[in-house]
Amino acid sequence: MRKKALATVVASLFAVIAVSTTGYAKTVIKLGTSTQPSHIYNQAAEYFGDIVAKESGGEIEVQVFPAAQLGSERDMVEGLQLGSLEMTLTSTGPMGNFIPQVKLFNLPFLFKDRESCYRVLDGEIGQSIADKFVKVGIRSLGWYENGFRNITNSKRPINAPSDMDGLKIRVMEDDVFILTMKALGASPTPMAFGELYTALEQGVVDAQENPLAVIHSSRFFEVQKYLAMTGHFYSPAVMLISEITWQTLSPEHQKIVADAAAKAKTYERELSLKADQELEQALAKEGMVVTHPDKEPFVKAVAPVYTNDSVIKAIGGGDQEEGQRLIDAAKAAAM
Ligand code: EAX
Repeated sequence: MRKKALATVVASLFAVIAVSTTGYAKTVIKLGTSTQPSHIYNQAAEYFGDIVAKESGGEIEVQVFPAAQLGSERDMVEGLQLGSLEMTLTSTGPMGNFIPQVKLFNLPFLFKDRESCYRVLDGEIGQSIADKFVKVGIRSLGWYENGFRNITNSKRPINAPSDMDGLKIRVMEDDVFILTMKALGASPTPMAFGELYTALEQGVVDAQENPLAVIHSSRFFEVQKYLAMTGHFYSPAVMLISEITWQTLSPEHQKIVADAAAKAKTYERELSLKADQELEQALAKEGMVVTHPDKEPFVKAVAPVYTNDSVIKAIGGGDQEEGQRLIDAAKAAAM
């Protein structure tokens, strides 16, 4: 015990020396993601960190931890709430469990293109939902992009909803994704992203769905033969900071972090678009058999998700009418 106490005293002395020689204690921000180092989240996170370090004159250091080193997306959001983790760049997949209104963005085929996504996310609807995050201890620094999600599987080419029958497909942990895949005739399994590659490799699940940037950076082409360009969900991402961390920052540092996140958002969205333009060909070169199903039959098949009372109520934060209003407003803005 005496040795441990001594070690603590020595460590504290070093910390004091560090502060006295530099005049300030450097702020270290750990930023976790669930995706592989080469994925666009991590490119954007490094870009964000470089801006923050430069603009703060080295007073703030951002350390990026990819590949779910700091836990699943859900674990990392909980870490922000506790203050044990400072930042994460995450998909909205698990966010509906923290802020039910986020389920609005999980609705299938809500958005037809990026312009309609950004009109909603960067407009009044996206802002009103982001503003709700603070009450659960997390603060949004901007809606980033995971992207339009496509289906991969190891069994068969997908050209119509009937090809989804009985397919064991992994989904993110939210009831909207489960309902959508059931409406298509598949058998959904909610699972954290970090477990997915092994589950596909071992045949625990036959299929998964993700944007091309995730499919490619996670090397799913090694364990999935077929890629169907369904674009069935547009998955936003969100840059989050712990409210506990945020409140420890000076107004000057808060502005540096917020401005850097805004710049990194634009950069990350550009990377996501570029990925969609280039990676279908790259995945075909890796041996994937790519299909381009007619989306209309899929849109019709998932229509019941939009009339599911529990989904509408959740999107309205417990209020059915508010949920329907938000869905109608998002549809109108996305036109
Ligand atoms: O955020 O869980 C998922 O499929 C997400 O798309 C992935 O973690 C990237």
